[in-house]
Amino acid sequence: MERYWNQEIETMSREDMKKLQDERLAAQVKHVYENVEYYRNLMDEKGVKPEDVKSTEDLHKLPFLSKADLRDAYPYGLLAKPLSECVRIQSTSGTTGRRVVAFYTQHDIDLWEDCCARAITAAGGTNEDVCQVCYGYGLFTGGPGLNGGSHKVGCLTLPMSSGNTERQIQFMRDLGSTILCCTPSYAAYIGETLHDMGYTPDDIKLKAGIFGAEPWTEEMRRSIENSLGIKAYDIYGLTETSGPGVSFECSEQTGMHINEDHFIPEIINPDTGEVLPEGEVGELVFTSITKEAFPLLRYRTRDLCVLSRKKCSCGRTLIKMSKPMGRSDDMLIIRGVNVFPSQIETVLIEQGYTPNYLIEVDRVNNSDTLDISVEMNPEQLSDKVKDMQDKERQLAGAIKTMLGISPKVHLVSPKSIARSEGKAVRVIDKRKLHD
Ligand code: DLL
Repeated sequence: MERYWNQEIETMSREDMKKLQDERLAAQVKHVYENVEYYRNLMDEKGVKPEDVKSTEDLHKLPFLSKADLRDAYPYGLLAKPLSECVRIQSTSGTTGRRVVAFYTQHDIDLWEDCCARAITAAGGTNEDVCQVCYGYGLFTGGPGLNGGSHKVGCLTLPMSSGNTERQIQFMRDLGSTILCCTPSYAAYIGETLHDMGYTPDDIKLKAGIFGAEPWTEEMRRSIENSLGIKAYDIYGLTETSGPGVSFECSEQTGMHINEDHFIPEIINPDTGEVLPEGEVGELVFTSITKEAFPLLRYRTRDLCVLSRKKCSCGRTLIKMSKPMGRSDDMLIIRGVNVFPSQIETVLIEQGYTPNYLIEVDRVNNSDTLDISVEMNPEQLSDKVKDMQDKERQLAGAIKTMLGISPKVHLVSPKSIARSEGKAVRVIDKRKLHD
């Protein structure tokens, strides 16, 4: 039996949800226009007044907001409440040149934690569960968001943060953790460490994992599910929209339900800004209709995915988004061909290799090179050079079939590629260093 955290909202009829969205949207646009000079100027430039936006059909009249706007307005330019009413900030690491600082009132924190509680409940969590949160705590939204959701559900919450993997497993065993929350790459590492310590999934009580914050493939899902003996659920979100919990997976595992009572999604053509119909791949755009302090309207996420209103067996009526296929700014263009790291990951796991790999792109004599280092399982090791060369050739062939371009594959020994405790770094594009 599927459980809901907020059955009324999660199973609301489309008609009632639309009514709720229309009301909240109109009020939110007015709130932003009156309190955020930066966005008021954008609306004035476009000749849109708050009265022009009465329902979701009018959404397209509003200007987009992008990462560049966030940079321009940093740090307070998009704040819609006095600082005296804000109680928290969270932020991205800024390692990719984008630092986002998001502000929260107590009301915003409550709504955010509620969204995370929906995700934990959808993964089967109740007050009987022990929820081990190994997302980073601190400025990153992962730890605080899932921690808050776990409290709401009434789980016994283990605020572990990431790192010290053997200790994580010790706690998991000693306290009988049943739910694990972390990035999928860290979950894979925890699974590997569990086995290295001589344990099997029968030695732990985990039943579910709530994994997100980075792209991961279906193949990776199966690999983690096997190594930890759990069902693995996806969760999505971004700092700009509060953090994790914008959308979450249910038992059907065919996409993530978006919390539409808080976030209105649109899919646009990333080049033209044109709104695309349901079912087409494009850039995901969110309008947050309930946040007070940092309410972004028509925010371009850069994440590429598809929306679907297909009926879901879990009974939720909330629209679903597919797993993001990658960010439009993660996409590599190699010899003119669009390449997503997730395509390479799919082939590696299908071919029986580990999900530990590193993609290096460079430009030599005006031509792009693609080198992929892939870790082998111990049983794939061979001391015969020819065996190894055959394996590399075979894998390069499979990747070429997927991508249409030939990589150079380097099989490397087990445990030689650095593990990730947070978001994994899987691509080094040296071409950027030369430019
Ligand atoms: O990663 C929030 C989060 C924490 C989500 C914990 C889920 C779990 P940021 O650091 O701002 O926030 O990064 C947001 O990460 O635009 C996506 O590109 C990517 N991302 C997040 N969740 C997923 C997911 C958090 N489930 C950026 N699948 C987003 C694929 C994801 N990519």
